[in-house]
Amino acid sequence: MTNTFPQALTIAGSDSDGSAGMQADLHTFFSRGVYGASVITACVAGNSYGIHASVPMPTDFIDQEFADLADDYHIRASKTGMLADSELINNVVRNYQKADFGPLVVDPVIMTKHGNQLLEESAFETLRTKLLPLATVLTPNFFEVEKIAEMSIKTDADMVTAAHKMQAMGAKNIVAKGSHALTDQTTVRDFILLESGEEFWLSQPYHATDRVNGTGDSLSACITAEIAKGTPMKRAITIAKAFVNTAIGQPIEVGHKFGPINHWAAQNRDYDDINA
Ligand code: PXL
Repeated sequence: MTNTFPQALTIAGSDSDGSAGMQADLHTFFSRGVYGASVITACVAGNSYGIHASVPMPTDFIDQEFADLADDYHIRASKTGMLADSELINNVVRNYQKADFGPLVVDPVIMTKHGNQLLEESAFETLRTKLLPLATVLTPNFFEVEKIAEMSIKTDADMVTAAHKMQAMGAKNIVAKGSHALTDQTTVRDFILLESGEEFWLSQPYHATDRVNGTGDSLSACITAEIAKGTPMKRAITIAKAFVNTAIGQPIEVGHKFGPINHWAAQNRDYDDINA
């Protein structure tokens, strides 16, 4: 009976206000009925006004976190979040390759919505060449699509080209998040390119709220949780989009400025209507 309960891992930074990073990942794992373990890579001090300090964890400490989990837990799917710099990316890649922690969802955390850079510029190439090829799923936001694919996105066709470029770098499934600026401002459209070659757009209503901290973290964490439970890829991605959209659509009053999304609303939603 030991170790049969679905377990997922977040390899990410801690966000002190609980809205993003590994805290958002753990809220999401819990909401989707999956046990969450965490390898902490860095610590960020911040609140709903912004991020005010950040420190990376020592790499030998990260080695020990991986080793302890590998010795005991049955991790069925993993995700990465904030990895700060090249040394950390290389360390996480080495540890992940040594362990047997299931498919990897890579959320290429580069910049927060409010302009704090969480990955050094000098690490972009390490991200592209070392981490991306390990990704079962890559979930860049609009800004990260432009950075990783090294092109500006002005049209739907640009987004399609960028997704294929990122797949050619080795990531199997691409969830390229759109911008409401590319639509009529009432919807957000994401472009999905699956390993099978199937490609499609997923549309959700755009909610004009500043309570969107942790959106990208929760999307990638929800995909990870679904993979850990054995949900097929297309359905996992579609559920994750609905999860996050529901969490944005019913804001909670936490903090004064850029607050967290509402994981309870997403937890209580019924996903039976999703027929992907
Ligand atoms: O949402 C991106 C993100 C990821 N990881 C950490 C963060 C943030 C944004 O604030 O603090 C640790």
